[in-house]
Amino acid sequence: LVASMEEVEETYIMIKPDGVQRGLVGEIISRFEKKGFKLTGLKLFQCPKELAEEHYKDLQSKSFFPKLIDYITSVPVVCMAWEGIGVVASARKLIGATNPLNAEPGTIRGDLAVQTGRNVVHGSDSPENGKREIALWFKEGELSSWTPAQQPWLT
Ligand code: FUP
Repeated sequence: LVASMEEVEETYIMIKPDGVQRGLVGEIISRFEKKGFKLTGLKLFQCPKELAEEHYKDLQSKSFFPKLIDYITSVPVVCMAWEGIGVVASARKLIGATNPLNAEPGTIRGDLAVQTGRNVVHGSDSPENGKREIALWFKEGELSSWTPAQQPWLT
């Protein structure tokens, strides 16, 4: 069965500073790989303040905004682009609720986090924001929508 092009989406997933510091990079990437999505962009990156502010611009008026920007820019994050059928909503399900205490066991935040301000991972909330955020965090040439090879890689 071949998916129609309409169903294939892209989303921006970011392992936040606490995820990197706690050594959860492999664990988090693994969950998206095992689900069946395709990794199309990946980098470790120290985020400048202006980029963090642009990414979270919808939260500018919130009291926690300055703390959020300090946190995201404190140490490197892992930026990822993932592609797949329904990947935007599906990734949000895998990630779980914003407040890890409300996130179901089995989700990334439900299994690995305890506080909203340290919830280990970000995922775009709409296909439009997926595109916007990937364009914001990646340069052209850093992304590759590769096709799985037909040849075996071990022989
Ligand atoms: P989410 O889409 O689940 O990442 O949640 P939001 O876009 O609502 O929030 C973005 C980030 O802001 C959260 F991941 C953590 C931070 N935040 C707080 O620190 N305090 C809050 O009360 C809400 C969000």
